[in-house]
Amino acid sequence: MYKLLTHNDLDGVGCGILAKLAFGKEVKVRYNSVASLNREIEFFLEHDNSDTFLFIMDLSPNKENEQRLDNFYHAKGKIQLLDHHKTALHLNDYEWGYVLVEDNQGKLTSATSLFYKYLVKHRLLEPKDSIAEFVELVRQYDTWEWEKNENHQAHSLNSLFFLVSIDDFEEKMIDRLQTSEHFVFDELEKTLLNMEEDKIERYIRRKKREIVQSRVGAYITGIVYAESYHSELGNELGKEYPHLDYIAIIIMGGKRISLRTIHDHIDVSEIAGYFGGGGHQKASGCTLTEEAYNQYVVETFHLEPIQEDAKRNRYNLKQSSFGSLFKNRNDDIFLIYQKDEKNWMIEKNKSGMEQTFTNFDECERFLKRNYEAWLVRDDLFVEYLMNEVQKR
Ligand SMILES: [Mn+2]
Repeated sequence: MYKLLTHNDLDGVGCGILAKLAFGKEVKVRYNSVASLNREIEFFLEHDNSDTFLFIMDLSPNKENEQRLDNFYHAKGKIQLLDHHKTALHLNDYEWGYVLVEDNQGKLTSATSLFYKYLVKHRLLEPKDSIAEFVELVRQYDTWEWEKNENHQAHSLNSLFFLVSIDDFEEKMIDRLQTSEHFVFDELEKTLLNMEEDKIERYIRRKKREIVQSRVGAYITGIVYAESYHSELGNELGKEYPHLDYIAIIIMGGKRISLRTIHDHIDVSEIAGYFGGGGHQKASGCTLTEEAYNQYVVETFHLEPIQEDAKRNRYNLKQSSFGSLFKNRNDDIFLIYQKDEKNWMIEKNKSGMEQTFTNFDECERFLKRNYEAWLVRDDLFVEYLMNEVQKR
């Protein structure tokens, strides 16, 4: 017998699907949240048959269970843990742990891709095109490589995963991978997925108007409340407000926080680690502890959402040679302009600030991080210019 404890996201469920393809009725699969894994491990060690081969995928046990698992392993128990989270790398110290973030060709891994390799290598699963294609879609979604590759099929697979129950998804996929040569969506799924994409877009648009900005520790953070579509949301908000170091998505119902960044120089797994969580450099999560609740919720609850830049301007444009006019909630007026070849400057309420910058983007970043200023609408800009002209 085999038992598989895995994550309840697409990558984790991908592992469950592979296990059922390989072992059929010989495997028991349990899908877990990050929090429930340790209970499942303890249950396994106390109640399951010691001959059962235990797989753990996409999740890491706590310190105590690490030790219990190692004792079980040395008492001739069979365990294999496969993971790709940076914060799980220490598990490589155990003979039963294998954690790989990036393969030898520099490709990011996922639990499903590691497990597929493992099963094929140990001749537990016959390789097949449809399965390899499914595994690659899961990997691209989980590592967010799909966006760079514009592989929308990978994104659709995750959307389908959330449209149906885990059981239904599992059954559908197992049947498809067994019977088809290639992995494709059927017509009904395509229709549903188009509707779902529209819905996600509308949801994200609304959240763009709800996000607040605050300094949390050393970072300028975007904070938003959302129950769904965390990865999509984190990515879109990050791109919309690149001056923010990272986005904290507060899941009140689940008492959790998802952390996302689009920046290479920020490591959100470290921030999550501080609150007892973990994950990847650009995507991680932690429990909404008392301390995190105070920092992210209590301290920021009174804040007004970030004001969006005017989007339909014809005159007050970013990088314009006339200058670009911004304002903040205190009614301070900022003008960004190019002083000469090498220098960009900011005027605050018509007097020059001391800082100089090498390009427009740096000025804008500075303004948004320190003053939460936004690009004003054309009418205000025109009024400003008229006043300037009159004074001369
Ligand atoms: Mn994963």
